[in-house]
Order: sequence, then C-alpha cells, then structure tokens
Amino acid sequence: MSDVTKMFKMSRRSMLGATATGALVASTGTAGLFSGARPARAAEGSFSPVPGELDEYYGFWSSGQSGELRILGFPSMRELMRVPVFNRCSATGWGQTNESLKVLTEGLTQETKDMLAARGMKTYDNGDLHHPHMSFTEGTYDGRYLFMNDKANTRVARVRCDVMKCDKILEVPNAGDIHGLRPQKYPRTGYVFANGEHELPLVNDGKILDDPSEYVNIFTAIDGDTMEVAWQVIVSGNLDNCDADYQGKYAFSTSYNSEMGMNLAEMTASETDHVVIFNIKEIEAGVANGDYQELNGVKVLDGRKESGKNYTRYVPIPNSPHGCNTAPDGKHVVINGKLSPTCSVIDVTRVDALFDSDADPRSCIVAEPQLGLGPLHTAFDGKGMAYTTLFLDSQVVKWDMEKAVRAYAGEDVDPIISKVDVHYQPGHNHTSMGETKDADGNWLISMNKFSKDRFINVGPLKPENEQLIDISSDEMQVVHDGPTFAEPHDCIIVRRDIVNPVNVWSRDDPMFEDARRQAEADGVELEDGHPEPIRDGNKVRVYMWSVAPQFSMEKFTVRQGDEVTIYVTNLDDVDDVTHGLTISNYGVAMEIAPQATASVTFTADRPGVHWFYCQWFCHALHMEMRGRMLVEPRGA
Ligand code: CUK
Ligand code: CUA
Repeated sequence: MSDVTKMFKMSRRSMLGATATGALVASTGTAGLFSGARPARAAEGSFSPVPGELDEYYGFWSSGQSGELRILGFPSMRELMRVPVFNRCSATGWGQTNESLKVLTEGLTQETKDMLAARGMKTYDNGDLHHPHMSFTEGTYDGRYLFMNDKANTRVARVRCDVMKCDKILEVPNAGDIHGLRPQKYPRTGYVFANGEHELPLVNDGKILDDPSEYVNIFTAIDGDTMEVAWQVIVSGNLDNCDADYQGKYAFSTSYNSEMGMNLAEMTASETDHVVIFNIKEIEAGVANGDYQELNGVKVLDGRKESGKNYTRYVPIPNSPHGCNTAPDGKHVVINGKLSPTCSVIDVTRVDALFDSDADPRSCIVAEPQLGLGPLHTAFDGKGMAYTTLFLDSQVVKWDMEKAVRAYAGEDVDPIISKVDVHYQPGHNHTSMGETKDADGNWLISMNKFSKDRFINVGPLKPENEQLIDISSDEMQVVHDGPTFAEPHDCIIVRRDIVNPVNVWSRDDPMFEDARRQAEADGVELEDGHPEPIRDGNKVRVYMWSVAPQFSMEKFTVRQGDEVTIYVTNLDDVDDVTHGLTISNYGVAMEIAPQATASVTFTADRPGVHWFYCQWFCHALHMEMRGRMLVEPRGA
C-alpha cells in the first residue's frame, strides 16, 4: 500500500464525514429540499414540474423488450433510475458482476443452463418485462418488493425496494412465456400469480407439433417470500392478463385463445372466449390432498374444464378479452373486451355460487357496457369511476360502474361520463394507487403505443407516448406528453411515503455474502482490502477498496491465463458517491454504490498494461481515480 493510499484510508476512517472529500460531496445531499407544495397542475391545460420540487409519487414503469424496470418521479414523469433486471447493463455491470450473475443464474433450470453454456453464455441477456407490481399487505402496497414478468424467457423477478436492486429471478418450469402477473392483494403477498401465455405440449421434448390436444397452458402461483413455485394449475385455453381479489379467495385470468388455435384464424375463430377463476382455497386443499402430478419438481393440478374439479371456473366472455382489473371497491373485476367493444364486470360476491352450486358461470357478470373500440385495460379512481383505454379509437373512456350495473339490469342509464383523445393507440393505463384499496383519483396515465407526430422525428423507430391526464373533474384533461423508449406496457403509481429506499448499503447486505465468505476464506477483511493479489493456482483474487478519488491499489500484477476476480468495496458512505471499476480494453465494468462490495471475474488473456478506472463521476479528481493491471505474458 502506498503512503498516499494509507493516508487516504487513515483519514477516511478517522475523520469520517469530516474530510475534504466528505464535505465536498455532502453539499449535494437532498435532505430538506421538499417543500410539500404540489407541482403546478392542469389549470390552463399545461403542466410543468417545478425544479427542485420532489414528486408525490413513485412511478414504477416496465420497459417491455428493454428488459429493465424504470423508476419515474410522478406526476412530473421525470425518469429517475433504471433498474436492470432481465437485460445486460453496461453502466452497472448487471449481467457481468458475480453478484448479478448469481441472481440471474441461480433460478434457471438445468436445461436452460446447458443450452446457454453451449453458446458460451451464463444467462439470457434479453427479457420482455411487461408487468411490474408491488407486494401488498391488506389490500394496499407495502413497500417491500416489486415483482415482474419476463414474457420472452418465462421468468419472474423480484426487486427489493430498500436498495432498488433485483435479488431473485425464477425461471418458471412447465409454463410457456409468462405474461400476466399480479401479486395477491389480501391478506398479503403471499402468492404472485403468473400466467403462461403461449400453449406448449405438457412434456415439451420435440416429439409433438401438430396435436393440439397435447398442448396446455399453465397458471403458476409463486411464493413471493421464497421465490419458489408453490403450485401450478393446467387450464383450458390460454392465459393473458390476471388479477387477484380483495378477499384473498380468487384470482382471475383472461384467455383470448380458448380455441387453443395455433394460428391467427384459429385463435379468433370463436365469438366467445373466457375468464378463468381460480379458487385458491380449493387449490391449496388439492395440494394438501396430493391431487397433483409432479412435473419438473413442481406440483401441477388439473384445472381444465373437463377435469370436473373445483379448482377453476370458466366464465364466457365476448371475443378475445385482454386486461383484467380488480376495482378498489373490493367487489368488481373488469374484463376488457379487446375485439369486443365491451367490458364485462364480474361481481366477486357472486363467484362463491359458481363453485358451490351449478350456477350459470355468466351469473357473476353484473355489467357489460359498450364503451368503444378496442378496450384493453381499465383503471379506477376509488370513487366508483372506471377509465378504460380504447386502442382502436385512440381514446380513454370514463364510465360509472354503478350505472353500468343498473343499465345491465335493464334501467335506461348511460354509464359513459366522458371520453378524451390520446395520442395514439393506448394499451395499459393506470391511476395513482389505482390497483389498491387506497386509489386516490388524482391522476391517470395513458400508455400509448404510437407517438407519430407528437415529437420531432427521430427516424423510423419512434418512441411510445405516455400521457398524463388530470382526472380531478368529469372532463379528463391531457396535461403532459412523456416519450419513452421500448416499451413500457404497464406501470404502477405509488404514494411516496410507502417507498423508503436506503441511501447507502448496509455492510452486511446479503447481496455480497459470497464476496464476504471468499474474503474470510482468504483471511481478508473486505473493508481493509489486501495489498497484493492472492494467488490460488491460476485463480487470482484482488481485494481493493475505494474512497473518492482513489482505489486502495495503484497497480497489481497477474499472469496471462489467470482467472482474476476483483472485489471492490466502496468505503464512501456519503449520499451519491458511487464509484465504478472499468478495465480498459477488457470489456469489464461495474458499479459500486456507497458501502457496497461488487466483484467481477474474467480471464486475463491479453498481456500488457491495462488501466482500470472509475467510470462514475465521483470527485473533482475523478479522472485521476485509476490504476494499472499488469498482465505478464505466458512463460515470462
Ligand atoms: S399487455 Cu401490453 S398493452 Cu403485456 Cu399488460 Cu396489455
Ligand atoms: Cu470514483 Cu469516479
């Protein structure tokens, strides 16, 4: 260790927070900025976030085929952070660091690992993240976790809300391409329900293609605490979107391909598809009674129509329903028609009868208003109003659920309150706290698939356009256009007080448990680092710490062909002083946030001097925060 390094470390440790470094960066702290005032609102059809003002809500945005989770301040819609999940992230090293690779690989099936290994890959580097949803306790968000699906590679991930990093990814066996995903709302999450969208042969070993009777779709309940599959149910037809009720009794999934067709004509052949209702208590009893087959280590129950079991009921719904949204009144579930201009409203208090008696499955439908063309998803204001996106009409329609019920019963009332044009072709929409019992009716977001002429042209690939809508009066008012890159399908809008992330990592965080264990085995304290690489055959471990603007090592030497693991522990514990480690011309880069340890393993196959540097601007001397790795040539 050089004298300068020693001095830095000494001063850091003895005068924590009082050094020049500390003072310099402490001034950027954000505490106390919030004034409590509301951002300027719709008054004259304009909306502008006030600089320096903090938002009232967190927006958790999916990113579709980008594979990441995004965090927005809401209602300003300022993008605050990107949380890599299913994607490979150049900035943070997600998909390269040992810590992220553990998360990305430990939940994969052996079959997947083998397939990837044959391509020289450890994990997938793409994903299709549609539905981010927070864990619930008693019908409202509890700030513990966010859960999300990967339609591309049949996975479900969990993000810890304390550090906003993904800590678990599970590949769901047996199912085909997880799409709809919702957490259990009551009594708590509990289960995370996940729909397999694309039907597959139950034993998919390449021997079956054109025998539709061998194809199934699978509904999965994942234990949100352990991120293991609790049970699965085989269903008739496919599964699209889902939601859970506020009683903890049922989950609901739409099916647009009840025909089990394999091409477009077959999939849309029937005038009627269905919603599957899952009876959670009955399924749990079935699991307890051993009424399942075990397939790839998972308990799989038969809930197909012809099974004669009490696990499921099938409610006929007009052609190809899509969105499935439980209203905050705790009573209604809105099924969005897509190819039908209607929404079908299920009354959950009428669902018991479907299981207890031979009641007509349609007897749980209490309203079916005609809303417009292409209803895809519905949001709620907690005051009895529903807001449905009309994909083909490029509109959002506001309608009164109680009036829709009365109209269905024969009364001459029009449930439609108003419509607003959106730009263009909306998919999901969402209201502030709208999927909880605490829906507050302040804001609506319409997530539009096309932006066309709303922004200056950026070439043939255009952004999506997400529009902020003031719903505080009967006439909805579009107050802001928010372009986004491919392709947030869904989002949630969560009151700020519910989410309380930390500012620095805790040194005993489980995320770097493996690093701590290896350091212990090497007789090293991560916080102290080690002056020389530790050699173990051709495996070499390098332990460094970082304190702005220095790494604890200014140079180290390894040999060509060594498998090198570098551990960096960021001793800075000041807000916002993240460091990075990039090794030039080695394809290595990672992020190390305050008080974190991160590590990366690579083969040192290119001899020579290679600078490693900090790529996170951290200090006035950030450019000087660098050192050299010497790779000695083989045979030297
Ligand atoms: S789906 Cu995309 S617009 Cu994946 Cu929630 Cu409806
Ligand atoms: Cu450390 Cu830049």
